[in-house]
This record gives sequence, structure tokens and C-alpha cells, in this order.
Amino acid sequence: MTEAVTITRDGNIAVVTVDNPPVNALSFHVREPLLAALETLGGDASVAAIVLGCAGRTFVAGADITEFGKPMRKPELRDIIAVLETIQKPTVAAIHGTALGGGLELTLGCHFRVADVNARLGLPEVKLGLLPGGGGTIRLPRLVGPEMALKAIVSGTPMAAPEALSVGLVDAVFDGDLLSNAIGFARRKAAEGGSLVAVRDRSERIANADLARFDAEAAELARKARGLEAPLACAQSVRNAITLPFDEALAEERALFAKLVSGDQSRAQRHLFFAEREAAKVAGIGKEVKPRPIARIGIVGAGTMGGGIAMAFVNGAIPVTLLEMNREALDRGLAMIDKNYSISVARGSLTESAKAKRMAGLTATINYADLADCDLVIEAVFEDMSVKKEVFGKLDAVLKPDAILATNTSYLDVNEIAASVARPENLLGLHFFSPANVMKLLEIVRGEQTAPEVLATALALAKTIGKIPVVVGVCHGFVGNRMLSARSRDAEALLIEGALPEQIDKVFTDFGWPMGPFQMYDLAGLDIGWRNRKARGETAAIADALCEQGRFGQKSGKGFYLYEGGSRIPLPDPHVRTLIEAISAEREIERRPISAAEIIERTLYPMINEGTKILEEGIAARASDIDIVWVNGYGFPVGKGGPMFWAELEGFGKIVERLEHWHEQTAKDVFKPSRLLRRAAETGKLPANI
Ligand code: 3H9
Repeated sequence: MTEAVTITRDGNIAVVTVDNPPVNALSFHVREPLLAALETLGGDASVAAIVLGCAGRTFVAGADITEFGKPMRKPELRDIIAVLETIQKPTVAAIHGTALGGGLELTLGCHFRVADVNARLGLPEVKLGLLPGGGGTIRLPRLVGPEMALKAIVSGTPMAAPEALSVGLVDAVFDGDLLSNAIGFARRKAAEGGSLVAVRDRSERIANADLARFDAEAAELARKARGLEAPLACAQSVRNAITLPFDEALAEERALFAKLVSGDQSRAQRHLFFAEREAAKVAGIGKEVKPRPIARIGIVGAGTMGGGIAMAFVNGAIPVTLLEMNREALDRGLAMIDKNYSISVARGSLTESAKAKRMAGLTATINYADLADCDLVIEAVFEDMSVKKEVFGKLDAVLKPDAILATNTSYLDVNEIAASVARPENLLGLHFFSPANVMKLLEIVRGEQTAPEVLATALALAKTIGKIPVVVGVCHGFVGNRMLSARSRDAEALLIEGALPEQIDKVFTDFGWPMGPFQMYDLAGLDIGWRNRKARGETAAIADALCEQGRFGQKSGKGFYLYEGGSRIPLPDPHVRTLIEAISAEREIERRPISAAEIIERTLYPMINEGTKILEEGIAARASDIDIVWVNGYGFPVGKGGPMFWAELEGFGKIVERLEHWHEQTAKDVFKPSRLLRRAAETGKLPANI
């Protein structure tokens, strides 16, 4: 036996242990000895039962994702499961940590599954643009019923062991030494000597399936899939489990898997899986750099942003002291948080007692001195340099010397803020995205003087509260908002030349975005941009005109669209069309049809161009960091892997050529291809070393 798989004995019970750190993925060097072990033990008359478990922190967390996209080496997972199913003595999977994807599918080849009370079980393949390809879609419905299987497989969300027990996925849950309990369980099953039925042969849960109801649920899921192929394939395959004989359904699953795994969407989603993990690795922040302990967070400002940030921390069980300038503002902020939690309670996603616990994690104050015991304080006040400096001046005076100062600025110069405090090495940007209690992205802005330890603390903190951190450098708008601004720079011109907001937005939703730019402006409120433009002496003919008419977006019932009776559904508004056409006429621009391709070239291509400038300047460390920012902060479609991944699919050569064209037409800088983009156009790839 190799080290990846070992066999030990406890009397007449054989224990097969997989040991492939860090997550016991089913790599080739595991599959080969695992198959051999099972074949040997299946035929060994001295073995009464087999327990299959894992060493280390988890049960098998799935197939080895790094092997996808390469020719699959035999034996495959399904070969192993096929052998498991022929074994005529009890086979028991002993699950701790996470049994995910191929890991859970492996257990479905066993007669029994027993789990540690803290284990989680799931089929998350859909998140990688795949469907379970090791029989999961065909076997799981046989254990838990088709509707539950559909939900679990299409969502990819793992379930906790107690729930798995209640739905029939596992046969026993143990709190204590899992292995000895599993051995005891196997010994009892061997002694009972009852008939052993493989999962493939259990048909009672699918025999009476309500196909009409199943189809209605599957249709609803398809609607939500927004152009993603994997959720549809998952639903189709679970349906096959009901309607086709086992082997036929299994073969269909295999074919669907093969199609998805070689497609661009899955490639994109696998890229994002590894990109997210890469983003957590930051130059100069090795294991030797220890994060500081954070027992209490302070937040200055209880507006929408401050309140959302406060919720993010108390949700992660970190107590928060929330400061406002006066009682009234503080009470308003607390009432908003309370209301948000009440909505969750009404929806059933939070219990009353969990809400009470979270609210109890909040301490409210109007005195800076009450922040003295905080280990990290985030300011979320008005976006104005002098206001921010004033806040940090006060914080500097009351906080302990090693407390960390963080600004939630979206645009301002973090180095300038740092220069105004006595502890610049303890200052950084923590840029949350609204709503901060929901959005996963956290841009961590590293100032010139930010200490490695401070950065390590921010990274660790992000993980604690379930955020996806990306470390970025200082520039106007950092990575996300800087690229967003490049995306919008020509949008108004598109309207004036002939497009309408609803047409541009449809190009975006067809691309896979949850909404287009004009829907987004209406949602965010047009007055904010209007105020900023006025302050900078800038104009935007259409948006300014809308604001002058009191059309601030959703909150005023009209903006680029009309929202009838408080609805959030954007309706195209003939009035807006007339206004746009009047501006075109005023400027003597003859309106012309604008194609979807042109809309993409004039919005997304400049955004890619800006991304390459961000890389040239070292504001982002890697192209994949930019992808993580856009997918998690701005709704870039996961099936396209983020802007920089998509750019490669689209073709850097084509992008440069079209940017040059638009640069010639408009003379706008945003279309002038960067040096890096030109280099990428030569080879079809972004260079490894920038
Ligand atoms: C599948 O099973 C298909 C089958 O249906 C069909 C087959 C025919 N492979 O996340 P972490 C690496 S699809 C390769 O930081 P955590 C990861 O990149 C699979 N590598 O740890 C990282 O490497 P590094 C279905 C993997 O404790 C290191 O392990 N399964 C895999 O925060 C630690 O990972 C899944 O989708 C893998 N499968 O979380 C589960 N998994 O240190 C995917 C991890 O170099 N995995 N790595 O950056 C997870 O969700 C989490 O890793 C897990 C642990 C929850 C297990």
C-alpha cells in the first residue's frame, strides 16, 4: 500500500484510511490504491466489514479539481464506486469535516454512512460549473428523495450532519471518537447479518415521485440560473434518476459532466475557485507574520454603510461599539439594523434568539472615549477628506497605541489619511461593499506605510466574518470603482448617439450581469453622482437633467426608468426617451442603431483596459485578484470568470483593435490601449511577469 491509502485492522473489521493532505482530494495517486484496497478486502474472507475513513482535518472534499481539463487517468471515481457496490459485506463511510462532491459520492457507494456531529455533507459541483459526475445525481435522490436532492445539488450548499441524519442521508451521527464508533457500527451490522442493499438498488424514494411538482421546481431554478448551464444540467440529471433505469441515468450523467467540464463556464468557475484562494496569499505576509488579536471592533458612523459593517461583525460574533455624532443619528442607525434583522426573522432565515444575540453584540455611543477598548476602528463617515481626517485625529487621541485604524473610503487617498495620524503603520483601508452585511468582497487597501502585521490582521479578520479579501494598492477608486468608472465613461455618449437605457441594460443582463448600468444608477440613487459632479464642476447632460426634474432613481419612483407604485421593477419611460432624443437633437447628432457588440466594446473593453493599467501600476498583484473583485463586488457573471479571464476568451487582439477604433472615433483616453494590453494582444495572454 502507498501512504495515500492504508489498511488497518480492528479484529475482523478492516479500516481503509485515505491520507492526502490538505483536503483528501481523490487524486490519481489516491484512486489507484483505494481501488486496489477495496478489491483486496472485498475478497478477503477474514474481513467481516469495511470502514472507509480519512486522516487529517476532513473526509474526502471531492475530486482533485486540478486534474480537470486534463485526460482523466484510470481508475476513475465511478470505477471505485462500482467495485464498492459489489462488496457483499457491510461497507461504512466514517465522515468527519466535509464530505463534498466526489467525497460524498464515494460514500454513496457504501451501504452505510456515519458522521461526526460537526461534519457537513454536500455536492458543491454546481459552484464549479459542473454537476456531480460520480453518480451523485442518480444515487442521492434514492436516499433523500428527488426534491430534496434537486435542492441540494442545484444550490451546492452542504448540510449539517444532524440534518443529513433526519433526511436519511446518513445512518448515524456520533459525538465523540468517530472511528471507534464507526467500527462499532460496522461490527453490529456484520453481526446482524441482514440483507445489504446498495443505494443504486433502493427505489422506494423515487418510485412515487411527483414529476409535475419536480418539473415546476426545476423550472423555477432554471429561471434563476441566468445563463449558467450547470444548474440546468443538475436538474436534468436528477430528473433522469426518476425517469430512466439506473445505468442509463448514470451514463447520461457522465455525458453531461464531460460536456460541462470541457466548457468555458466551468473553466471560468474553476479559475475563480483557485483565484479566491490565491487572493488570500499576499507578498510579504507569510506565516511568520502573526495577526493581532481582535476582540472588539469600533465603527464610526451608523449610516447605511456603518450599520451594514456593524452587522457583518456581529454576525461573525465579534462585538462592536458603534459611534454616531448625536443620539438621534445613533437611534436611527440602530433602528435600521433592528429592522434589517427583523426582515430576516420574518423570512425565516434568522431566529428571534439569534437576532437578540446579534443586537446584544452592539454597544452604541456618542463618546469617542468609549472606543478606547477597541482593537480596530473603522470609519464609515461622509466621503470627504477633511471630515475623515478630523475623525482619525479624534481616534488617534483615544485609542490604545497598537489599535488599528481603518477607513472605508471608496475613492480617497489612504496615504494622505495615514500621513495625518500619529500611527500611519497602523492604518489601512477596509472598503466594504453595500449592503456590507451581504456583499462578500472586502478590498483591503494597503497604504505605503501599512505594517505587514496590520495587513495580516485584516486578512484574518475578513476570513472570520466570511468575507473574500483582496489586497489592493492606493489609487482613485482602488480596483473596483476605478474600473467601474472606466465602464461608465462612454455610456452617456451611447445614449446620445442612439441607444436607450433599457437597450444597454438588456445587453448587460444577456451577458449575465444581474442588472445593467442604468438600473444600477437608479438603485444607488442618481443624486449622489450629481452632487459629486457639481462639486468637481463636471456635467452629464442626461443624468443631470433627470436630477433637475427630481428623478433620483428608485427612491423617488423614477430615474432612468419608471417604478410604479413603489415597485422595484424598472419600466422604460417614454419621457426619458424624449429627453434623450432632445439632447441628441440639440447637439445635432443623428441617432443611429447601436448594436450589442458596440455596447460591449464601449463599456466592457475600456474596463479591461483599465484593469491592465491597474496591473501595470501594481495596484492589483494579479489579474485573478481583479476577477475576484468584480465577481464578488459588482456581479460580474461567474460563468465568465471575471473581466480579465473573460478578456482572454474574448481575445486580447480583438479588444486592442476595437479600442483603437473607438479611440480614433472619440479621442477619449479611456479607449487608448495600455502597453500591457498591447503585449497581451501579441501573445493572446497576459504576461506572467508584469
Ligand atoms: C468533484 O468532486 C467532481 C465529482 O463529482 C466528479 C468527479 C468525476 N481539489 O479551501 P481551502 C485546495 S468536484 C484540489 O483553503 P478550507 C485549495 O486550493 C469537487 N485542491 O481550505 C487549497 O490549496 P492552497 C467538489 C483542492 O479549510 C487547499 O486545498 N468539491 C480541492 O478553507 C486548502 O483549501 C469541492 O468543490 C480539491 N477538490 O476549506 C470542494 N479542495 O493551500 C472544494 C481544496 O494551495 N473545496 N483544495 O491554496 C472546498 O470547498 C474547501 O477547500 C474545503 C476546505 C471546504 C474542503
